[in-house]
Amino acid sequence: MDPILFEIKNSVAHLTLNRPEKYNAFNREMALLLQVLLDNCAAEKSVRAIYITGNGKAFSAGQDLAEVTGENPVGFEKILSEHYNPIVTKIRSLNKPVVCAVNGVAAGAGANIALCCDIVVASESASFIQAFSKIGLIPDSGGTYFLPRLIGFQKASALMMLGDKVEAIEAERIGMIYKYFNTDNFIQESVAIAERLAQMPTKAFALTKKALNESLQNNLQAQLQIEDALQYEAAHTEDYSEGVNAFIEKRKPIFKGL
Ligand code: LHQ
Repeated sequence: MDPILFEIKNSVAHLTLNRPEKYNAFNREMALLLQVLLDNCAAEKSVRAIYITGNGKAFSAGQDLAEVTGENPVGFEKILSEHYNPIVTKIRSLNKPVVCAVNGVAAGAGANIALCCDIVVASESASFIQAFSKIGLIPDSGGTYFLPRLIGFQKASALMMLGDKVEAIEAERIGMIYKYFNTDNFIQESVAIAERLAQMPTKAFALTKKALNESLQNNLQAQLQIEDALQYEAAHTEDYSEGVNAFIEKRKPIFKGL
């Protein structure tokens, strides 16, 4: 069984974590495959947006704990440097928008990989757990970077130490995720977001991602300069010409991501 299902539909690459009986826990095979698929999505011109979700009850329970405890455990030294750090780096630097549709529980590295995506939505039945403290680890996969910036230092600190479960409705309320959807509409609504993005000026999104990435550590003056440089690039895209012309001509723009 492929650990990740891959399909391109309506200009959206669908990546479905596919170890449902293990709650889509990450083993080495799945972590390495995700990196290859993210690279392919970046390179493939027909892909304009990426949609990541999980198969079955869970989004992902984080690291497959059987893999770090069995007969031939994957060394700790490899797990961050070869699995999670490259995944988070690839998602943040990917030149296309990444929607994470959290279909069920997201724990440990599973939660933090979800939270580094550009737009995170969840099913009403989903939940988020900083499960690391329960097994004596520290939050990884960018969690200590993104979570305090998303929900504030105090809440992040408490969730990381206590390991409390945050239900989707609360995750939306505190700004951890963009939105939650009723379980019945979740797939339809979340895919619609990715398909909508795929019809928009995706080159500008790549530049928006760059600006947002920089904003996480810049002061205002440095950030204004970044906006200046990136806006110059955006203003020289075909999509910008199309957007302005369509507005003047009172018609719907056709963006190509160029
Ligand atoms: C699993 C897992 C799992 C294997 C559920 N592995 N099978 C970095 C550095 C180095 C090493 C370690 O990791 C990391 C990064 C990390 O991600 S650390 C955090 C690792 N993740 C966890 O500690 C979460 C462990 N899982 C849970 O706490 C629960 O399973 C949650 C809260 C996710 C779901 O609870 P339930 O809904 O009660 O489901 P369950 O516990 O019954 O799990 C369902 C099945 O999935 C079960 O299999 P079984 O054959 O018994 O039905 C679990 O064994 C399996 N599973 N998580 N991480």
